[in-house]
Amino acid sequence: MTKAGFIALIGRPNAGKSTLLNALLNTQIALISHKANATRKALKAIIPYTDQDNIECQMIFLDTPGLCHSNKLLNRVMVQESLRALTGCDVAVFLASVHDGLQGYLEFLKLCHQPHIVALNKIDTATPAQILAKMRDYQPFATKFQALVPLSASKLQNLEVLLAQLAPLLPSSSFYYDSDQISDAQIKEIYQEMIREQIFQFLSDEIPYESDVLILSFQESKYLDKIKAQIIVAKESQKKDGYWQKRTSDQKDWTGCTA
Ligand SMILES: Nc1nc2c(ncn2[C@@H]2O[C@H](COP(=O)(O)OP(=O)(O)OP(=O)(O)O)[C@@H](O)[C@H]2O)c(=O)[nH]1
Ligand SMILES: [Mg+2]
Repeated sequence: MTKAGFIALIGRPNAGKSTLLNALLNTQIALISHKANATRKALKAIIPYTDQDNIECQMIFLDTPGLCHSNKLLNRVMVQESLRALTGCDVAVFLASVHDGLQGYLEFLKLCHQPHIVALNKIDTATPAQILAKMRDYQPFATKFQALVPLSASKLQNLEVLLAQLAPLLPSSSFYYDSDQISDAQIKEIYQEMIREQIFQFLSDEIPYESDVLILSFQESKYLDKIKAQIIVAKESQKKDGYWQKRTSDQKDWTGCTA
């Protein structure tokens, strides 16, 4: 017998969903940024796991855009993407920073009809007393969630505990993906996310939110992959050569980018 299921990572922008996805996978496929609303579409990571009864599991995690209130079309589309992931999943993980209030969780409860786990992230930045206090805040909802797991996605703390709590919630099923596959993302999408991550890191103002990346071609070789990409911006003024030269003159990673 095997088990397999889809697990949606849901939470406010900046909770650490993409960091958790990469940490579980032990490799970077998803864009991470200290700026909110970095993730735009649901990326999947396929994690193999053997549970305590020696049953082989395939956990398919979906990284989703952060849930937030906004009237902007792009944000509304991103929220739709998260809600789609939530309705289609077997189990949800509500991820919140250990420093966040419970407002986001109360909103999540209205939307989630699946079994779910609450994961309190960024415990590396909190004292044991702060962590305990936050866990106590969640106790009135203990009948709603299956488990409450404090963890640190970036410091890789307690990730095993999260997987152990998720395993019993997965349905018996054959695997959806080949055992050696780590993501359903196309290599092109991963390159696209890597370049978007640099845009989030090095450019401020509205550009990260008003741009997208088009991969025109890529050529893989043993030591060096050559990627030709175009950065698409919303306004003519964001396209000026001067803007990019000024902002990127000392970032050699940017060589070759056009806007
Ligand atoms: N200290 C600490 N920082 C973390 C941890 N996990 C994530 N972060 C940081 O939190 C910020 C947001 O992380 P992301 O993974 O991009 O958050 P996200 O939930 O995917 O955000 P959106 O895609 O905008 O919804 C980044 O600066 C991460 O480095 C953690 O366990 N500890
Ligand atoms: Mg993200």
